[in-house]
Amino acid sequence: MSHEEFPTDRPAVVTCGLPYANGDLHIGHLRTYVGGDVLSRALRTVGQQTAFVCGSDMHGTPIAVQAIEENTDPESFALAWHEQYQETFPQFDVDFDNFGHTHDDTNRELTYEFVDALESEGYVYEDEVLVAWDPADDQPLPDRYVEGTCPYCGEQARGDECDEGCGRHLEPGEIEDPVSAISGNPAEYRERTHKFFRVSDLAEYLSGFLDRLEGTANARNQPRQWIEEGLQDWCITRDLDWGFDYPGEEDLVLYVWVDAPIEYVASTRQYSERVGSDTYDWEAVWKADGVVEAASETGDADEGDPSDAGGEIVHIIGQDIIQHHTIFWPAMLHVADYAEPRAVVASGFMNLDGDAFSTSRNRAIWAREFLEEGFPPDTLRYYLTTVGGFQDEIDFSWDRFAERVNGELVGNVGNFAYRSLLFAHRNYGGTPDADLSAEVRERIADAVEAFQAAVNDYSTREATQAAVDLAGFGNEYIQRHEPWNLDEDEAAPVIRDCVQLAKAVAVLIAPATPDTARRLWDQLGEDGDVADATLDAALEAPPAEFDAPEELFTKVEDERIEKLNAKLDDRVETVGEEGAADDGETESDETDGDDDGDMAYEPLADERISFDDFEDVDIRVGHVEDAEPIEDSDKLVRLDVDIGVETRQVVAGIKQLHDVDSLPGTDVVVLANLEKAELFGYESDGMVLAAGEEANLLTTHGDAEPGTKIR
Ligand code: B3M
Ligand code: ZN
Repeated sequence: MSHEEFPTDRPAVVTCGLPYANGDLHIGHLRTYVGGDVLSRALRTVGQQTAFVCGSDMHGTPIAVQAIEENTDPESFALAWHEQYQETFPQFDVDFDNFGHTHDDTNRELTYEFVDALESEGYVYEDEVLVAWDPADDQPLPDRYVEGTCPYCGEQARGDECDEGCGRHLEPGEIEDPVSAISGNPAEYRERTHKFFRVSDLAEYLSGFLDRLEGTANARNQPRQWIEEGLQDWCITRDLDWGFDYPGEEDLVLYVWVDAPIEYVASTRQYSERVGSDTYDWEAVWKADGVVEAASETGDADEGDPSDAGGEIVHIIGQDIIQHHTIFWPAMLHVADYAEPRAVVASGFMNLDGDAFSTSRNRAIWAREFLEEGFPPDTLRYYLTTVGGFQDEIDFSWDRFAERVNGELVGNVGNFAYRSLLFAHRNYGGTPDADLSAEVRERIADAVEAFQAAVNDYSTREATQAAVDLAGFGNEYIQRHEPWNLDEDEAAPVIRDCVQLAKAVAVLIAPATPDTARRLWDQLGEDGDVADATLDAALEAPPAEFDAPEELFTKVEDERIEKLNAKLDDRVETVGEEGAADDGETESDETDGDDDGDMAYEPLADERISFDDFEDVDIRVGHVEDAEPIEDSDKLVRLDVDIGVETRQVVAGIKQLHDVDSLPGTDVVVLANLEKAELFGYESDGMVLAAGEEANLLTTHGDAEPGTKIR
């Protein structure tokens, strides 16, 4: 990378965190991908040669666990989702130059090259680790096969990450009170030999790297703290039979986080091989000896200075995977003699109406659903880009969506373009023959400068704002000059200015709303694709002739929003919530969706069970004797429930949903022969049944005695 302003004379690559190929995409996921797409387009607009790459993350337990649940093998399961993503992204104009996947040969070859380098440079050693094990099923429980308590913050955590608490990556053996995510069996820890990457030796290099790193502040601050606390070495193998085998080890595969980021390189290489290295040279971007030699010839850099090698690598990620991109990944690149990233741009989380997205509760707006509603993708792209800074936590609501579309796109940008082009077409058949005023020339130059500065700040929001503000100026300008009150000659220079402003808006807004910009470009009678236009085009004269324009945007009506809100509320309330009686689930905005959440109701089970099977389920009337919240948990309550024959301790995820003090004395319905589980250190011997997200506790209407069997 260089530390020069964009555009530099080195090629850039923009990558987006790889979605796990395991579930439908919702608009929360799209934040990162739209962000990456807007940034890569904006880089091209400032004249930076840029490739935009990504791929599906096919390995790891997020795929393996879910394939088991869906009764299929991980490879076909993940490939099916991969194909779906290949279709979905372009529908939002998220146009990757290459969208590969981690299970392909390019990634396999590069991954082994990296592992060889780690081995031969002496960074890999073996150590015994405690691996969670399901004693009943006699199987290892790596990562997401296990759930339990985060040792750092006490929140419920699954596998290798504390995704509801402190966000840390958890090493094998760290999770407390482990339980199998598959069988629910309490797990035990067993000693196994695994491979470790000696990351702790690279603390000094990584500190320097973080000092050089550009992008959002969160991507530097968190890892600095981790380094100060002392870096742990990183376990890079797993007991799993899905993934790339660790060379020479029959039972071990590489941890998914080793080969996943290498796909950034693999995907760039595939792109390069497709277009030819004369057009785009992946090695000049990624190899430490790539661009540095050329740079040293011109005296720009000391030969071999790895921090000045390669092209401009920019990673766009969710904030929950900062550690992987600012510690593990640069450490791997460094040892393997690859170039280091120039920037890591980490997005904040995104909520829906103030609460987390939850795929299992169908509390999400699905990508496909958004399109089926008929909204143009540009409206969502615009919302995601401008509703907050990239590292801010943002919220989506249909109301705010309508507000922004109607206020800014319809009311400002669309209105300005339409009125200017209509006036120009009607009165002059296109751009009037007049000089551009100094005022407007300067105003456009300022907008161009603001756009350029925003790109150098990795702020897609401000880059887009430069375009929107310019349209705002245009509206004010036309209002101020009232061309409708002037004769044709007097009005000509005003309209000439307005058409130029509209053209500049098209150039500057194209990264965020490419389809709209394309239409505006056509309306202006311009040739070619606005996506290929660079900043100079903003001040180049528009064509003398063009046709009557059409409105660029359609207003979103209030009734429409009411319906959309009702639809969302309705399905969130009515969906049967599998997690209601246990510790519920929330999710970050990276892809780990765990069901096909397209329907409002969970589908009815296909398979019928016999009455005998039902008889095996022992459901009883219970009487709550005592209820106390479990201190460290947000959701769990410990109950003593009299079920006639005995009193059971049951742990239920109902803390936020009920007045806990009012529970003693009430009757509930208990599944009595469920396997015991341990939650937050408390044994749960049974489950109280509840309906829906509100965990509406089931009860009886008559005076059935505790212990009465339900049939
Ligand atoms: N597949 C998704 C996540 O944890 C993961 C990203 C990989 S990026 C190299 O957000
Ligand atoms: Zn934690």
